[in-house]
This record gives sequence, structure tokens and C-alpha cells, in this order.
Amino acid sequence: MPTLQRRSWAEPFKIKTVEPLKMTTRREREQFIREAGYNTFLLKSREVYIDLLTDSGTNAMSDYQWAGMMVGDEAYAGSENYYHLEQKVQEYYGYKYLVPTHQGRGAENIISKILIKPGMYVPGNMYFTTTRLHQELAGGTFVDVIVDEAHDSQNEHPFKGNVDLQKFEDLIKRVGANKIAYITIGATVNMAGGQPISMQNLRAVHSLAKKNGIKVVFDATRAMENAYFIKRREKEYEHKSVKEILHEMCSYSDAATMSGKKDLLVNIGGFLALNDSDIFEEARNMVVIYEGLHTYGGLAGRDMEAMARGIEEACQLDHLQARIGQVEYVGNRLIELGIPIVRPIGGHAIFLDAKKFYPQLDQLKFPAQTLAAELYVDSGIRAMERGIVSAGRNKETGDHYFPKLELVRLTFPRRVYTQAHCDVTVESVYEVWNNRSTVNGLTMVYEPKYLRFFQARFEKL
Ligand code: PM9
Repeated sequence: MPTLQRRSWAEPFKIKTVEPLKMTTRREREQFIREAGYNTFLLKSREVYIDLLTDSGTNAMSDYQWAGMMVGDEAYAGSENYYHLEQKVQEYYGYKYLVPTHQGRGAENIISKILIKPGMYVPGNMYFTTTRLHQELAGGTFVDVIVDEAHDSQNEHPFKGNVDLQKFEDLIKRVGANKIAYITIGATVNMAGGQPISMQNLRAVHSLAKKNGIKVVFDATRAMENAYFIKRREKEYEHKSVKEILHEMCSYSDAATMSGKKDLLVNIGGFLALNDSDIFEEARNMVVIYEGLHTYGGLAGRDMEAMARGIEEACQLDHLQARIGQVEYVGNRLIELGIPIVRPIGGHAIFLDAKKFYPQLDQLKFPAQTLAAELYVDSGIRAMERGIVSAGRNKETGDHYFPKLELVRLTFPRRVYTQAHCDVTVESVYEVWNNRSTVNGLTMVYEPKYLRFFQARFEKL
């Protein structure tokens, strides 16, 4: 009798509703990507086969969440669903006050406007596109204080999201604590490859910040995924629940911005959560200008209900195990095939190292943008550039930023694709890898002013 080498795990759900996928030919895809200016954001969804553009708002909701949609209380003021959401945020994240927003950047806008005065600095563990832009629009300057290992795609550090405390301290000495609006802490760190921050580091950052009277603003967008990594990689948390870990993580911050479209298994929604009553009063006042009344913040009652229920489901260990396990499955298969990806494998996505795919292209030939377009033409799989195009330009000098990481992100929506979709993806990446020497890169022919990666257009060189 042969013995099994391993016992498999499977998704902790079965599928009740399906959405047909659209198939296209290679010739059609060549035309579609040309018409889209070689920017996968400009493709129509109907032109895409497997959509790995983002895990944002692309999740499959459960029957429990859909049932919640039917009990949406659509009162303009004081919706029942707001109070349910408030209660879940308090219970799981531990913040006292809640301001709902239509999505994450709504919360970023409000906290940036309240806490940043022109000329101030905002350190953070690597930039995120929308977060940094709101900081800059409020007059702040972002300073990267993440550990050096985060900028090296092959470094196997288990917590590449950690803050380099020396860099943070040096900034405090250089500009003075009163010039630092707050420190923003992402968990997991998206642009580094979905890499977690450790609890030990969070605690130390909080203590250094408090010693200097600096606030900590947490980007909790994928904090539950980060909590899962802490449970797996930080010995003393092995036996703690994800909920307990999440609670402790948040206790090392003063406020959190949240895009519910990721961790929380919904298609729209976000919030700002706070502990300080004065800042809450200001945020609650400001939300009525930009989002909507403070008890709906740009969301329908049903959306808030789906998010409240999503909080409960997203924090379950078996969900996180399957979600991150799927990403690991794809990553490990790619590693076996010798394909260069960011190591260790992150929480929400596999990041292909475009510099290693195309050493013949300098960064101004947009290797990652090129790779995303090649992958689309091969199989109809849509990925996202996370390199020089996403990094944008320095607001003072107008020069391109040249990030060390030039990546293509294969992002996995939660509870959406099967293992067979994963296999098709791996095979297509392998095909593109095998054809890597024939590629010449792109030139940018249209560049919008803000967040250029969404709408920039390119032509083939
Ligand atoms: N992240 C993503 O695909 C959405 C599109 S790219 C701008 O990864 C973090 C860590 C995010 C994030 C969005 C936001 C903004 C804040 N922090 O998209 O406004 O990954 O809900 O959230 C995207 P919203």
C-alpha cells in the first residue's frame, strides 16, 4: 500500500452561486491590451479570464453576509447597522470610536487632514499609494522607515514589515518630534509583498512613539492576515486566537484606517477607528463634508451590515488558513519552477520580480508594466504593476521614484478562485517566464497627475 506524503486541507466552504468566466483568444487579447494602453486597469472586466488585479472589493460574500444585506436599515440617520458595526469594531479591534467611510482612502483623507499640518513629516513602514498621496495633499512628507530587508525581494526575514527603530529615531532627532504628525503602520505591508510586522516590533514602535509624544496610526486593512502570521511565526503567540492577537496589535496604536474591501470580505466599505475623543469629534464632523452623515459615511446600511458580519468571519482561523494557504500554494509551485518571486510568500498575493524576468529592460522601460501585459496576452489573467509606475514622482523635484522593487502582483480575491484556477495561473506565468528574452518593454505616452498607475497609457517599444 502506498503511503500518503501529506494530508491536504480544503476550503472551509462550498460554492452556492457561480458567475461564468469569459474566454477570449490570444488575438483578441492583443487588441484589448493595445486599446487599454498596456495598462491592466484600463481593461474591461469582460476581457479578463482570471482576475488577479486586486483583492480589494472582489471577495465572495457568504450566505450569512448576504442575509445581512436584507436587514439593511436605510434610515438617513442612526441606522441599526451602524451600531452593529460599531459594536463589532469595538469587540474585535478594540477602538472606542467609529467613523464609517466609503472605503479606506476616505478614512485616510480625514485623518491626514486632521493630524498633518503643512511642513510636517509622516514616517511609515513603506509607502502605500493612496495613503502617501493623502499625506502629501495635506502638506506632509512621507519618510520610509521600514527595515532594509523589505526592499530585497529574496531576503527571507519572517517580518519584513518591521519598522527599523533606528531610522525612526534618526528622523525624530533630525526634524524634532513636534514636526512628526504621526507614524503610520501598515499590517501587512502591501508594497513589500504582503509582508507582516511582528508584535515585538509593534510594541517597540509604540513605546518609542509614546516616549516622544508621537501618535501611531495603524493601517488595519489586512491586519487579520498579519495576525495570522504572528500566530504562525512568533512563538509566544502560537496558542493565542487571531482575535486576541488582533486586539493586542491595535492596542499599540491611537487610531486605525481601514479598507473593509480586503480583510473584511465585502465589496465596498471602510472606516476610521479612534480612541481619542477630541479627534473623534473632529473626524465625525469632517466625515459629513466628504463622505456622508457620521452614521453611514458613504455606505448603505446593508453595506455596513455585511462588513459587521464580515469581521466575524474574517477572524476565523480556518478562513485565514485557507486564504493564505491558497497564496502559498501558488507561490510554492512557482518557486519549484524556478520563477523569481518575493520571498517569503506574503498574505494576499504573489509578487513576481520583474527585474529578474527582464534584466534587459532598464526601469524606464517599465519591466513590471510590461510583464503584466505579457501575462494578460498569454492567458487573459489580469495582474497589477507594483513598481516604478505605482511609485510615481517626487512631489518636490518631479522626478520619478525608482523603487528597488519592480513587481507584478498576482492578487487573490478571498473565496473566489479554485485550485484549478491557481494551476492555470502558474502555467501561464511559466510560459511568460520561458519567453522572457523576446520582450522589449514599453514607453509611457500619457501620465495623469495623481496615482498615475490607474490611468497611465503605454505603447510597445
Ligand atoms: N489597496 C490594492 O489593490 C486597492 C487599489 S490600489 C490603490 O491593494 C492599503 C494597505 C491598501 C489599500 C488599497 C488602501 C486604500 C489603503 N491601505 O482602496 O481606498 O492596500 O479601500 O483602500 C488596493 P481603498
